[in-house]
Amino acid sequence: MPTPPPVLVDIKFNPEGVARALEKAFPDRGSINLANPADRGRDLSEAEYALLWKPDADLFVRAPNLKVIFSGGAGVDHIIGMNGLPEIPIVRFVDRSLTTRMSEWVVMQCLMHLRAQYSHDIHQRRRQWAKLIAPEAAEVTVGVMGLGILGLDAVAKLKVIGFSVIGWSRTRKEIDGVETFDAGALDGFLASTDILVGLLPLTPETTGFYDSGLFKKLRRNGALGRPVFINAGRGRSQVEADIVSAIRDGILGGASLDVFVAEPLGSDNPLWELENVFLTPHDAAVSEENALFRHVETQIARFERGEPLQFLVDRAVGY
Ligand code: NDP
Ligand code: OXD
Repeated sequence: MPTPPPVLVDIKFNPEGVARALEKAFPDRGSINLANPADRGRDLSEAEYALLWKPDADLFVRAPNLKVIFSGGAGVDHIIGMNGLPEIPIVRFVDRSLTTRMSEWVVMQCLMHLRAQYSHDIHQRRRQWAKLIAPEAAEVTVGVMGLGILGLDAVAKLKVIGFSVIGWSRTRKEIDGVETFDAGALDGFLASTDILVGLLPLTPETTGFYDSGLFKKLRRNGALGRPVFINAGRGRSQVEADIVSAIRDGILGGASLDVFVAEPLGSDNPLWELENVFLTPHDAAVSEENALFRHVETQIARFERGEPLQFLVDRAVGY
């Protein structure tokens, strides 16, 4: 049997980790790693499968014979708008380790706001013994936007902690013990929410979605006093100037952001200095390379056996 063509890999994160994991991945077919200078000039026309994260703009011209595209992450907005994107299946990354990491981040951020960790940090630095009486989690309603793979896991884990949890998604979901809302019921969802958690993909509908109009519809005078905004979906879903003014004007009592309109976040961005705002550098749920390559191997094997691919992107809705 001839050796099958190598998997084309164009991933713009953690090049050392990717190179290390590629040494063991795809043993039957090998790979072309565009982060590797020795591979950069190679002819890509033989490649049938491409694993991509923020690929080169001319990738589809150089690799015209692809059969399946794999996203290096759960989101696919980095591919969907690309020029020359072929009409072939796009598979996103769905994996236990990524889901678990995101829920850890979400639960941690909700707890940091619940327990006023920002104030505790300040007191510690000043060597002040200052007790703060926090509400119980059950007194606070967390509203999760996006009830997909990540949202559903976060909902389950927030409930274990004891938060009251509600959820919102384009199409309504049935979740035991959780009030859910569909896209048309946005205002009712926001009016019941003390901590808003954004786990939405970036699409035309969700671009610029978290703005001052939305923040003003969140519940005021809940157990935390003022609502909190948490976003780990995509930065371009948020209007950052509106977050800044909402925090400064007291419309929001705090925020946690893992994603930003422009990444890395510029050192002069006012978000860095806001009170009760926690920022993380888009590392809420990184893709672990070994798990990512295993997932691609599994999907290629399914595809070649004639079985349906899993975790397919619906291009009509953009995620
Ligand atoms: P899924 O596709 O599984 O879920 C997306 C959810 O968003 C679905 O519930 C969907 O509704 C809902 N949704 C999409 N568009 C709308 C809309 N216009 N109005 C209302 N609801 C909408 O995605 P995942 O849960 O796997 O991932 C979500 C996003 O998280 C990714 O796209 C990515 O941007 C981000 N992410 C961020 C990471 C980080 O480290 N910060 C890591 C991984 C992912 P419905 O159920 O009706 O389809
Ligand atoms: C993803 C991400 O989409 O890391 O997986 O942002």
